[in-house]
Amino acid sequence: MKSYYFLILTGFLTLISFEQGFAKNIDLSSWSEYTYDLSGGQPPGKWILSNNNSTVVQRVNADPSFYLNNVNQTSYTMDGSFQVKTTSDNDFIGFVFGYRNDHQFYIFDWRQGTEGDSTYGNAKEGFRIIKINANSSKDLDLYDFWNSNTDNSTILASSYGDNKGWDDKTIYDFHLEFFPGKFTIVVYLGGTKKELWKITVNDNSFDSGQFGFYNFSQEQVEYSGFEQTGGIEALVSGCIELKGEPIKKGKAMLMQSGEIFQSVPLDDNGCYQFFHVNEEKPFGVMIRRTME
Ligand SMILES: [Ca+2]
Repeated sequence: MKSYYFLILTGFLTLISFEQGFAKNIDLSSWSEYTYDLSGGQPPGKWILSNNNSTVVQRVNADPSFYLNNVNQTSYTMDGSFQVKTTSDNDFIGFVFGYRNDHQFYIFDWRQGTEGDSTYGNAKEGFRIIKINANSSKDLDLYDFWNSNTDNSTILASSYGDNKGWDDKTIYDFHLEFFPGKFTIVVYLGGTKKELWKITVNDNSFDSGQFGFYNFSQEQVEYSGFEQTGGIEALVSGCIELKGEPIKKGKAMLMQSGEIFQSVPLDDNGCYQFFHVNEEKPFGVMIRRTME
């Protein structure tokens, strides 16, 4: 009998390595668009699929706009190409990841040119990593995405300067490695290994979440040929409230006989996620609220 089980295990591992060796372009038709409606802002984005759903273009000079993959996951890498297919405008293009909801996530953004605004602050030419962490999307405004560096919008890393902006009608390759507590981004000149920016950030605010395409006040941004490697989806998740308010201070514990006991802190929405569980066995989740 032992050899019988061993054969099944071998077949399973072979299947996994086969799939990883032949990553396919992601079908973007299951992704969904979202644009803020911020005070003093611009119209919603308009995302148009093409090329067998492996390419999407956002056509509008819009408020901050996303195209999200609807997968809450961690421990993956993502690769693909992006470009601005017009000579018009000089604004933000990029990606979001660790996206928990519309007020808690990371942004990688990239500007073509420096531009100051009397209301929305100064936006510099170059690259940034931003953490958006607000109590609600109602607390966000255009300043959080344009200038950033506010209570709701923290610049975790940046690289500014003349000649650091993107060029019109030029393809760039994007690489993200997203793991709990740590992520790395590399931007290459398209089709080459010439690194334009490489940054590793250690931050454990959002150790899982959705991935998405992002732009702000820039039209005709194309994202194409994306591939994912790895990825672990949350298997058990939930949120807890006390008198209608999220319990922010505390932890969730998942208990399952024969499995490793797991414990995670509650996030700012009183939510928790577990990425490992044996679906064939009963389990329990216990919430422990801690006091200030
Ligand atoms: Ca614009």
